[in-house]
Amino acid sequence: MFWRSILLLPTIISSSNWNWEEIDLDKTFYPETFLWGTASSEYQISGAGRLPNCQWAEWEKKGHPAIKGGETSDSSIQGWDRYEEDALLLKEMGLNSYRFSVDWSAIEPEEGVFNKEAINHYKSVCKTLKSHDITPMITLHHFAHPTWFENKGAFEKRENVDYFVRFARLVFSELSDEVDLWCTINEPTVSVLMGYILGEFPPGKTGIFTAAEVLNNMLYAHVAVYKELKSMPNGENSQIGIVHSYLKFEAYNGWNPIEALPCYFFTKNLHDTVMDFFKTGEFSSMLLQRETVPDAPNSFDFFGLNYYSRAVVAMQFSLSDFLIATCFPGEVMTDMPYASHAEGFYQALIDCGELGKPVYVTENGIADEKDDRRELFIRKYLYALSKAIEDGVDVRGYFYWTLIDNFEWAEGWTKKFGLFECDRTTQERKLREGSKAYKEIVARAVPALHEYEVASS
Ligand code: GCO
Repeated sequence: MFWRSILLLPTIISSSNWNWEEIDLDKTFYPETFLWGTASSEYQISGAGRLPNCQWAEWEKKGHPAIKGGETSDSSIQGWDRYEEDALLLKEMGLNSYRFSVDWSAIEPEEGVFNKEAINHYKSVCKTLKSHDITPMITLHHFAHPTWFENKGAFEKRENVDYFVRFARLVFSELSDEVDLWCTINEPTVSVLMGYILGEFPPGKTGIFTAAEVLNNMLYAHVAVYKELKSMPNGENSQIGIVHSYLKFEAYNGWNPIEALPCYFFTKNLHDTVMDFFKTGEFSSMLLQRETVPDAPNSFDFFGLNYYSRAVVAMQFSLSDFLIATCFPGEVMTDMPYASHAEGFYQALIDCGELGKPVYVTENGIADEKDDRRELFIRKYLYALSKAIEDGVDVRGYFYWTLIDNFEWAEGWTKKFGLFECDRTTQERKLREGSKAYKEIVARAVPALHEYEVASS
């Protein structure tokens, strides 16, 4: 009996799963004013070829295993140069918004030296988007920053926050006439987990105490930037938020402390620490003394939610990988080490809604090279989104990650998140079959945005 209940545990854990057979995926509702878009980041779409002063360009030089197979980003999918044609792809999808990042290393390649051409480039990007009625949303820091900033210790040092605030101020003063929606920092917990705990992103460190300091400083930097921008012309009229990766770790076998303890540790020190910071103003992790930043709960006009899935951890008896990422029985894996889990997306929306501010889904999507899971993923996740809205969460927009396959950081080119695939020799972009589900759902939600007829459904 005892052993039988243990074997049943994974099934019980995943019993919060919905019965999809009984769900009508077409029964969805979204507000008319909703923003429908895609998200990207400059380094991922433009690469080291365009951004040689970025800390990632240095990191790539290490080759394998820093980047899987020693792949390089080169000029990626030439996002910097092809923004006009890529805006047409957004139009083709019937979308009305686009989240992208401005690259700090392009704007300030050397400390204190600002590149006017780069600023003008971003002005043109914003103008082009707006000429197509596409609302821009800018991210100021998306994993990438200048090498000079990295060499100074980046966010390891509290005093370095001032450099980021100065950069943010400059960009805001130049672009806030065109842009109302601003994200300060993308996924501080992922920067910290990958760069300071697992050592798979620059600077490749593996010290949990430094990691906690960096997280603390990044959240502090967010508050500092928020306050600074709000005090500037256009500040009051702009919507400024943080982007958080809602990632919880779950043990495959909840009874096994070897699985359960690391899961508890990571969830507590990453996800929970961020949520608590914005709820209470207190930065308090298991690794770092408490710091109170009283302005934190009022330091965001919206909460940016990035949700892909949960991380399910299991123990295995192999020397190379002791703990592996897996999924619960019956779940469908994506090409990343996690499964499709729309129920978790719903829960994430509910939890973020409790912060009392509007929510934007700043990222959500699937890596699916075979394109045999994308359609269902989109349909299920957008059903979950609709249900959360119906249940009272004030969600204002949804940005699919991503428009076109791009450089997936340490994973190189292996992960195909794009609605469009890209032949990097010819730079030809091609819509994937599975992506049409997104186009159709948006067309149903906002018929006015579409000039084309959607097949009767
Ligand atoms: C992240 C980043 C993106 C990724 C995307 C797919 O969440 O890691 O914001 O840069 O490319 O999430 O993994």
